[in-house]
Amino acid sequence: MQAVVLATHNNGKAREFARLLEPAGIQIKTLADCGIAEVPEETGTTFLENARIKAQAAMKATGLPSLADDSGLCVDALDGAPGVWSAVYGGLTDPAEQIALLLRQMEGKAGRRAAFVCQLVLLYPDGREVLAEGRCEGEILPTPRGDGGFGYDPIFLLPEKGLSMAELPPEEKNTVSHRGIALRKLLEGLT
Ligand code: ITT
Repeated sequence: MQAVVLATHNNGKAREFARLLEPAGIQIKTLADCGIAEVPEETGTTFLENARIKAQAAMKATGLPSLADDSGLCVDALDGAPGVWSAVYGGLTDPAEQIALLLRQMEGKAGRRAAFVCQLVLLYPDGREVLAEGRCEGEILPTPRGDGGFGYDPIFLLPEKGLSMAELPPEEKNTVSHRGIALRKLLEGLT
């Protein structure tokens, strides 16, 4: 396959993609490599709509196949919030502040079940589209743990491992994460 543009401005996501795509022999270009600074407005109300918006914007700007990820943390006790709005939860963009807000919202709630969700869209210049999604089940921890990963990883417990997502070594996060699951499905669909 020719080069693929990673349609993300999130360095945490880009690092995780690189770990899986490079061994698969896929050449990755970041938006920065292509000199693209614009951030498309995510006007969708679903992960799929927003992933499409990002893939379309990157492809329009580069003419290359473009891979976009829209993802987020869905907490049962918060009726699925922050969900599609995870990156801008409560109008906040700093992960530590987002985590503090989420933990405040969880005070007094009984259940702590949550899931990370990832929707991928790979869009080709001929209009062909390959979709894949991934989901990772877990629980919200009462306090942050670990400093790996990004975003909400420090408060996401993987019950079978007894570790937060941020306590996993980077190569292990991809084996269990919503993004790793979605990307492996996507790659299987390409062969
Ligand atoms: P791009 O749109 O440029 O890709 P973004 O961070 O704005 O970057 P999203 O709109 O998809 O991406 O929002 C995803 C948010 O969900 C992200 O900013 C984190 O807050 C959270 N998130 C997604 N995947 C995560 C992960 O693996 N670990 C922790 N938090 C994650």
